[in-house]
Amino acid sequence: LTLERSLRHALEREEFVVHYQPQVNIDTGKITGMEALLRWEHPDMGLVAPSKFIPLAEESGLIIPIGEWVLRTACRQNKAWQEEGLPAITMAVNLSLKQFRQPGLVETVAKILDETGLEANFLELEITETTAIEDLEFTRTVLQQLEEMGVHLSIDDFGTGHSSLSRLQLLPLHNLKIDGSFIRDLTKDVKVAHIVKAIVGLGRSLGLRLTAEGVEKQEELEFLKSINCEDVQGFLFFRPLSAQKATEILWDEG
Ligand code: G
Ligand code: G
Ligand code: MN
Ligand code: NA
Repeated sequence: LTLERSLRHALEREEFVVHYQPQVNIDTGKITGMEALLRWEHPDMGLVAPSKFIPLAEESGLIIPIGEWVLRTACRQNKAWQEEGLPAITMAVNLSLKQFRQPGLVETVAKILDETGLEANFLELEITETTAIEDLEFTRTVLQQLEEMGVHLSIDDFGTGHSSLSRLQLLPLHNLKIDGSFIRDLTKDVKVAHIVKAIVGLGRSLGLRLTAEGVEKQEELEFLKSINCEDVQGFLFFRPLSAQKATEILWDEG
């Protein structure tokens, strides 16, 4: 209960920060995007992980204003990088089930792009596989509106939600993110390696970009390269970084 009470005041007290985790193209080694990851700097508890407070934010409905703040902060940051003259990259923002289902989501996204001046194609919205397939018709309607606006759409945690690409291909998607649990077992279990290879092959033949999450080892990277996975995100390259660190990293690239 106390946690919920402080969560209620966290926005106005400016206790949230967004960290950014780079996504790297395997062939070029260049950063192609960043994923925005919310952090809560609690005055007494210190940095609280999303797994501790996102479920609470979902139940209480606070995820709606918090999510809007994340989206605005991330879009503004990406626009600022472009204005500094850094190479243009995509900003990926997570949307929870409740956020995806909120009435007026499409209008909110349009408003924030307009406010921040970021072009739509530099924003990528991530929904989980579970969110996507819960009501495929609804998902398709919303994603089509976002797609018409030019926003990129990504399926997060792919492989964990018991869906199939034959169903997901009904959606206007740009990117599939292979869940980190597969990457963790990639070099330990040959069956997992076969599954990842099949996901990458099928995904790419459907015209999707493939991002492997949770890449921690060189061996995993080598395998992903050998099967033509495009992008990787993981501790092998970068942990989620503060805005300042992320900016430094982008300058180092250029
Ligand atoms: O960064 P970390 O691994 O602790 O994130 C844990 C989970 O929290 C991930 O599943 C991630 O998708 C989710 N998450 C992080 N930031 C946000 C956010 O801004 N909005 C939503 N809805 N989920 C987020
Ligand atoms: O569910 P989602 O994919 O949005 O969650 C991303 C989360 O994964 C982030 O909270 C980030 O901290 C975490 N993460 C990113 N790279 C790695 C990694 O290489 N290993 C592990 N264990 N977690 C990672
Ligand atoms: Mn994500
Ligand atoms: Na994920």
